[in-house]
Amino acid sequence: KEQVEADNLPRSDIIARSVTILRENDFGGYTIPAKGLYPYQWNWDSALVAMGWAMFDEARAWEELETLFSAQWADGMVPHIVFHRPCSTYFPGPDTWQAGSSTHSSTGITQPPVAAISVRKIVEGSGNREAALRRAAALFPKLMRWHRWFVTARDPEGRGLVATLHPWESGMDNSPMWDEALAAVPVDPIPPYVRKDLGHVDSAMRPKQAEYDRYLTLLYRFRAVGYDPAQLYHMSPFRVSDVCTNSVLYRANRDLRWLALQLNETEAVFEIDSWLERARAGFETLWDGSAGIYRSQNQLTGTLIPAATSGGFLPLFAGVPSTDRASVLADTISRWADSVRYSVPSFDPADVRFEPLRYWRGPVWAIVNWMITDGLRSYGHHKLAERVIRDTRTLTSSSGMYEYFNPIDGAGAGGNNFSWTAAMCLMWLD
Ligand code: 9YW
Repeated sequence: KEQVEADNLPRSDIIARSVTILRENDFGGYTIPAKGLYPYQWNWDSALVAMGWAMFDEARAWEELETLFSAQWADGMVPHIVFHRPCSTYFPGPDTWQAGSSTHSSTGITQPPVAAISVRKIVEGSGNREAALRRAAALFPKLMRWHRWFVTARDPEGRGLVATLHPWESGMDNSPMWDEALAAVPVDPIPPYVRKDLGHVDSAMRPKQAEYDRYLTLLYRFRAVGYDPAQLYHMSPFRVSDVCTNSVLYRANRDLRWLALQLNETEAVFEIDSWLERARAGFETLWDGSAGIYRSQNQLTGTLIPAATSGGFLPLFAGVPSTDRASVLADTISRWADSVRYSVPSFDPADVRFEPLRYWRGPVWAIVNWMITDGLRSYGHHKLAERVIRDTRTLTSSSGMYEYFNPIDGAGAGGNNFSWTAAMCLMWLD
């Protein structure tokens, strides 16, 4: 272990590398996730990357979030990708989506709502709290509208859990969590298309064709109804309660409540309290005590999804579980960590479907590790959190700031010089 530790880059090198990556991926007010592969502004990437920017350039961090919210839809939704400028290297782009607000072209779906979490982090870390709170106050009503959109458009039946209607919305596109639910989506006679991702990254590291056909079928069906949220919820052949999205939303609501208190927005506090209360009941239905993990649920069949993924640890980040349950989750994380070399794999390494190199079906992701370690620390599981941080530091030091990593041999995979990986490295230095 000492040898591995000795290989880690010194603090100043981590900072220099991370800062360079963010600066090089800065396209003017927004940061692209990675050159070549992802040329636009992604929603949860931006929010996570803003926290990284805040470590050395707070003004730029605010700008990142302000740019993201400039693309907010009239109904409150904040889209999963904003197409600020045309680019031919990504598919599906603006011509396929044909969506957006009056000012911005975008996709017609959303992503896990990290932004309020970033806002709180930036305010708390700011050297000038008053000025930071002014920036935060301008974002506050937009954040409220987005979170309200989640509750109304995505939980119209009051389950306490919001629905995710497309695997891309989950941010964990080809996770084994979605295998059965996605297989049930019929493939429509969609227009022929050429995947651009395979021009940048080895196909063994990316989702498969059968998955892409269904991703696009959903896109075209949503487009056909003009992305009308009221219709989408009822007509989508894919509708799940994603444990990651719901955990991020819960945590974001807690942080938004904190902000509402700072800003004396009393009515908003009551509204957020009602969302949190509803969600707590919802989470109860996702807990699997015998497996020691939270699961996602297929809303269309009512079944709890058997695949155990790292998303199932994120209620720790939300602050949802009791301390007893948090200990059970920590034990499950330790077990997974013991069976690979680098934690935390995105999928149960003991499952036959585990693939250490394929995207969300096994690899380690720095952003998930950041959320897990934040949660572990808040429950007092410091040793385990340190282990996960050490593993991520070793991976990024020895393999590079990759999109994701093989948990068995540590190889970097997907895109290199990846913005959110760099941002998380900065976050762990404080
Ligand atoms: C794609 C940008 C995005 C992330 C997602 C990740 C991937 C895009 O990249 O999706 O084309 O597959 O799954 O979480 O936001 O980094």
